[in-house]
Amino acid sequence: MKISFARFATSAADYRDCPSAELPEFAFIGRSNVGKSSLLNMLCNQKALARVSQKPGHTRLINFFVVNEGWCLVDLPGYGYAKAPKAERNRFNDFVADYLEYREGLTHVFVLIDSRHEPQKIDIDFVTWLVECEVPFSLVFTKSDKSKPGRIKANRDLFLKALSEYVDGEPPTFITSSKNNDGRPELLRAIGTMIA
Ligand SMILES: Nc1nc2c(ncn2[C@@H]2O[C@H](COP(=O)(O)OP(=O)(O)OP(=O)(O)O)[C@@H](O)[C@H]2O)c(=O)[nH]1
Ligand SMILES: [Mg+2]
Repeated sequence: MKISFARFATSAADYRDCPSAELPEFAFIGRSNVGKSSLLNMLCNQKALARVSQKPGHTRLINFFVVNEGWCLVDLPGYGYAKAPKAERNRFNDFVADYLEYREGLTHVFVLIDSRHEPQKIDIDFVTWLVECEVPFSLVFTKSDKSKPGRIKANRDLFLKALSEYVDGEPPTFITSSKNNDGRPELLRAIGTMIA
């Protein structure tokens, strides 16, 4: 799979505002600041297609990007952004949950997890919920440039072990860095296979 062209399509502040789903969609979700927007830019080979920020909680809308005029990448707001006011937090969670549960055309969800950390309850809870909703997903361990490979694999294995207490089977996993393009070919190959 080669990305020859990618463009921002639209943003939605609510599930009801989403454009009609005409293309297969691949969504990025994960804790605030885990690197969702950066990964989208890395895949598309563009520096500023999706907005990246050092401050967590930056992406507050569902942002749709059309790739090769044939499929969509969707940048979702991060979960677990503690600084947002509670009412706003619940509203984000509701609309992202509606998107994940009901979106027609949603082909696959990539759940991003910071490869530097041991399993966090918020990520395990989120993935368990996705499994209950029967949404197909993979796990993407991000920021691999920040730790040694052994440490990253150990954290990944711990995550899979923790998850196995709640769900059957093992999801596909990827290890990525938006700094050095680690994992880019593997992710694009996986997307290509799912579209074919
Ligand atoms: N070293 C390194 N830094 C990264 C990587 N990916 C993202 N970052 C940095 O992490 C910070 C957050 O990145 P974003 O891509 O904005 O994260 P996000 O998940 O979209 O964040 P929200 O939209 O706030 O939920 C930025 O400072 C990025 O430069 C990576 O692979 N390696
Ligand atoms: Mg973002």
